Amino acid sequence: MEEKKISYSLIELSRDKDENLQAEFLKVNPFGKLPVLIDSNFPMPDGEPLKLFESGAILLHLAEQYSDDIKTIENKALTSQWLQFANSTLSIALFVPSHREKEFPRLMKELDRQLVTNQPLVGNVWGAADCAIQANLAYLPLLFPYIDLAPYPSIQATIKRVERRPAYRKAMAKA
Ligand SMILES: N[C@@H](CCC(=O)N[C@@H](CS)C(=O)NCC(=O)O)C(=O)O
Repeated sequence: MEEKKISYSLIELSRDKDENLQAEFLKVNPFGKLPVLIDSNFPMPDGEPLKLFESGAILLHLAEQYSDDIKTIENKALTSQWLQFANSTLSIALFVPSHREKEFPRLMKELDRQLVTNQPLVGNVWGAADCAIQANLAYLPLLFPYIDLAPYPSIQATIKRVERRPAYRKAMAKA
């Protein structure tokens, strides 16, 4: 939302205080996971605002409704592909220890090759697909500073670039 200048108000919840497991939040995401989006521009048939969980679904909704990034069916399909890759295939390889040994090198090697040109993953502008992939990658040095990323120079460069993006800095300062 910072990237695309979409106006929003941020409600912060403390996981330490289990605020994501309280009844009021469970009405938005019954699974108690963050993030969620409440979008009153899109009321449901019962008059309640649209409530969305899963960051991939949130990114796709924002890209489709609040940006001009996705102009073709092909680019919508490719954006969906990258969002699902980021949030299932890649995030499991990065963050689930039992998968890291087997999956991490294979996925990182190919991702490194794909990121070498520094072009948007879909279309011509930095968008939802880049956001999902780069957000996952940028967690690596924060959560696992001991992992050696030297074999993946394009990924290292991508992480450095996203860390310099004003929207990323602003969003992470709020996190
Ligand atoms: N696939 C989900 C992952 C959601 C998720 O695991 N969120 C974590 C924070 S990053 C969470 O809410 N954890 C709190 C908990 O499990 O109690 C997404 O992309 O939105």
